[in-house]
Amino acid sequence: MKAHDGMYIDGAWRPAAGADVIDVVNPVDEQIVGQVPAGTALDVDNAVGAARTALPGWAATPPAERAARLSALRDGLVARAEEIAETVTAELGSPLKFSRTVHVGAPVAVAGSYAELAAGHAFEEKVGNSTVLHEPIGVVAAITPWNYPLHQIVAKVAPALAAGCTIVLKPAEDTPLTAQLFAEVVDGAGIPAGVFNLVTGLGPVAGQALAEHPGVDLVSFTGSTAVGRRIGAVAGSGVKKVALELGGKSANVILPGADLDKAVNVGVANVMSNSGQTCSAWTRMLVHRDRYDEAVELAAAAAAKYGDRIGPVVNAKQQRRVLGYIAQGVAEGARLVAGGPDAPRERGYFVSPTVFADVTPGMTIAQEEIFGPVLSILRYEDEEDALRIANGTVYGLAGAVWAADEATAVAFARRMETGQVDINGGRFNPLAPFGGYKQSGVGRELGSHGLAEYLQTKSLQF
Ligand code: TXE
Repeated sequence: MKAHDGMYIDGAWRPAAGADVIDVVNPVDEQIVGQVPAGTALDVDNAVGAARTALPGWAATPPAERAARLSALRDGLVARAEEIAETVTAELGSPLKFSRTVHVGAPVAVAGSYAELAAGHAFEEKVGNSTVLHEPIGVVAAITPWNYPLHQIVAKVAPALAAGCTIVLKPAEDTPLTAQLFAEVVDGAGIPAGVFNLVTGLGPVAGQALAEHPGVDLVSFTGSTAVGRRIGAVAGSGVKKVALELGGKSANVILPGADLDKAVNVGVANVMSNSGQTCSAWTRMLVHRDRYDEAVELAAAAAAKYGDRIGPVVNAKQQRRVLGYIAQGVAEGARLVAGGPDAPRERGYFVSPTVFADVTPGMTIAQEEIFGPVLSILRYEDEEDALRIANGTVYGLAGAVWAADEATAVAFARRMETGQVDINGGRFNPLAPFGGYKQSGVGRELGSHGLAEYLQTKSLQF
């Protein structure tokens, strides 16, 4: 795969400050597909400096012009869609078709939505005898994970650009090639030098330096809860704004009277897609005791159909972690009905699509984020019991409710402690706010709520 040996800073590829590199590995065959520089605090400092210098000009650029650049960015992603999909597949291991439709399709929709939102947003409003100005918050540090390499970048960079902020991106070390391609697309979209900057590198080195940098006004992070806590503390001590999108353990609640076949099959597909590496995945399926056995049978059959087609997990560490959780599920007495604790292949970081029945709410696999193709099916007695189980984790990112009619499902969804709920299936909406209740995070991404994260308000009294 094509890779740059420098950092994209101030509108050009510049030599990295240090000599260390990161190998990018294809999780399907464990072959090295590219190498990128491992950034240091010096690279971060250069990038933040460029972003600060570019800030006044970009902040003063009329929203319509920012919208035009976002449109060009969207078109650039479309023009290079195939190359991006192939790159995501090479470094994440996802099937090419999934890379095309989801890994590229979703961010294209998000970039397009921000071109429209930037053009139409009221950056000024009248409130009584005041004018309220919504101004860019400043220099944004975007720290992104590997699970949706392009989407996670666009979900931060597009609203930041729309708001008039400048950006330093530190992408995940597992998927930096997609980030480099994104920088090329930015370069071709007529976005002024210094507005967007890319520093590849390791989390505890480049990521930490970026989160701590005094020239950064907002840290927008998506990743593990452990690192999110650290970033929250670092940003708090520097009085920076912080947006955190962390883990989840979302419930898929199938109420009596729902179309069981559909709810189970869509539920299994939701967990297995992207090999379970989705923070909003419905990893806990809640089924009424009267239909429990039927649901387990349907889910086991659905999971068995997937085989290796879902692709591997991202790296050896993640594979060990997921297989460890599966072994723990068995040890704690859950009943394995599909998949299991052994890696199905000698090479590649594969995990079999796995389904556990007889999972009780206190088990580790019902409480902790596994981030692999593992579904837990839990039994409930009545609606109140289902609600207690659904709300009974530290997380609250997403979820689903299935019922015979929408009103019943919506009434249940209103009582769920979670940031997003799909009703009888739902469909991706790039304008719908996405983010966590409880320990799933702080702030929202996507749509106008996502844009608001990158703005601060000033009021003028007359
Ligand atoms: O995440 P990390 P990892 C969860 C999921 C997964 C687990 C571990 O449960 O199994 O996290 O994944 C950067 N200062 N999610 O280890 O380490 C890092 O370089 C600043 C959920 O890959 O949190 C990368 O760019 N930055 C999730 C980003 O943080 C640091 C998506 C995420 O990596 C840093 C991914 C530091 N000290 C994992 N340490 C979701 N919410 O979607 C690391 N980073």
